Amino acid sequence: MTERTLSIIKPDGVARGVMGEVIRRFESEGIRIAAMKMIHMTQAQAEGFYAVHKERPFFGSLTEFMSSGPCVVMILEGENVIAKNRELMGATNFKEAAPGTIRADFATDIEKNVVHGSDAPETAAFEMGYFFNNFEIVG
Ligand code: YYY
Ligand code: MG
Repeated sequence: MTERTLSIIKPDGVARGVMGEVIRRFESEGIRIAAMKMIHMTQAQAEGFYAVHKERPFFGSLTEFMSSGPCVVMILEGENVIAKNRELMGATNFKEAAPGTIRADFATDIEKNVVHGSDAPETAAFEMGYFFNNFEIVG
């Protein structure tokens, strides 16, 4: 089934110059980029995005990090792209991420793990709507 998911190249990924490499991996898997822009979130905007984690001990640090510099936000489209993107990303903790995944190759910390990807259709719908309106999604 063709579906869509939200991907973010986090501030560490942008700062360390791996935007192109991350996008190349998506394109080489046949994933279509249906929307893309750079943004620099305020901490309040990051808190809204990660509201599901607001009770977690890492929430303050995570939202501070996510607002520390520019991110690239994208809508990816393709067959089973929600799960496929999660596979390409690797596990949250880069130390547990499978070899060859984005996080295994580029993450430096459990928090600074280069990429975000929606984990289910419901979260994808919320997350895409958080950053994009209909006029920004092409094709
Ligand atoms: O979806 P994913 O990004 O793989 O992990 P989540 O469990 O949704 O956590 C979101 C985000 O929070 C994670 O990418 C890094 C950070 N984080 C953390 O700093 N420390 C943890 N113990 C768990 C998650
Ligand atoms: Mg998550």
